[in-house]
Amino acid sequence: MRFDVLTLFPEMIEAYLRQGILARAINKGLVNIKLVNIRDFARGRHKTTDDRPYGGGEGMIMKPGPIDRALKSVDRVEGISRVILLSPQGKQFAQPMAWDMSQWHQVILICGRYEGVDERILATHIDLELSVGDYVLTGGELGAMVVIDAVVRLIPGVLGGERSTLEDSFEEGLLKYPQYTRPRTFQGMEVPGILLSGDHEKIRVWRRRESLRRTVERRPDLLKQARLTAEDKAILAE
Ligand code: 4H6
Repeated sequence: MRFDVLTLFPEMIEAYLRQGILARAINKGLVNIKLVNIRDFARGRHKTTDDRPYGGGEGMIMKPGPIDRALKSVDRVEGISRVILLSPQGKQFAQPMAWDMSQWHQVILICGRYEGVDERILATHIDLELSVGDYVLTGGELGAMVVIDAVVRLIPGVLGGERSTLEDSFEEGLLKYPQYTRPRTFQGMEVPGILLSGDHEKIRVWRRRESLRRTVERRPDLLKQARLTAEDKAILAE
């Protein structure tokens, strides 16, 4: 899989990609991530990438020319690459979309800055506008990193097989149960006894109950779409 990220701040994204699981995935060749500096496609002595909005108003808008030329510089796998703009106006990114995207061959992410991007870039190039949540950021870079991170960890081989991505919170539409490691006592607080019992069936049921409890308390909206078993429904009825 390949990502091409168009940004005015490639160093920001580079720093994140150099650490941890993403760095390992890139080094193993499981994903190829190219950063394209939009500034390299700006023209004139000042290499301007923004300008004042027609119609007046506060702030600046990203000029279409540099983004258009940056996009045309990207090696496209014809027909199977998709161009995404991170924006507060986008469809909200979530785990099912991360799974879909992990099957795509090439994703081109555009990170906007200033007050946004000239609408003609959306009209001519953008296949999908994505938002990582209902809040405003100073740029699309954090959103691009969120998408890359969530998708790359789903690519087979990236998580080293030491754990299943299917066990994650959200894969079954529920929140994660409480987790503990050593020491058994920490600042006077004990690990729940059942987790020390060695009774795997009891532990499984306890964890499921705690997942359901948390979801009901914190994210009842998730229950509508959760994949609930007969056992889950019995626990919820209780
Ligand atoms: C495109 C258009 C994504 C990109 C406008 C980007 C939040 C998200 C941006 C803007 C983003 C998200 C610039 C509009 C700053 C507001 C960059 N903010 N904005 N939720 N900002 O995914 O002003």
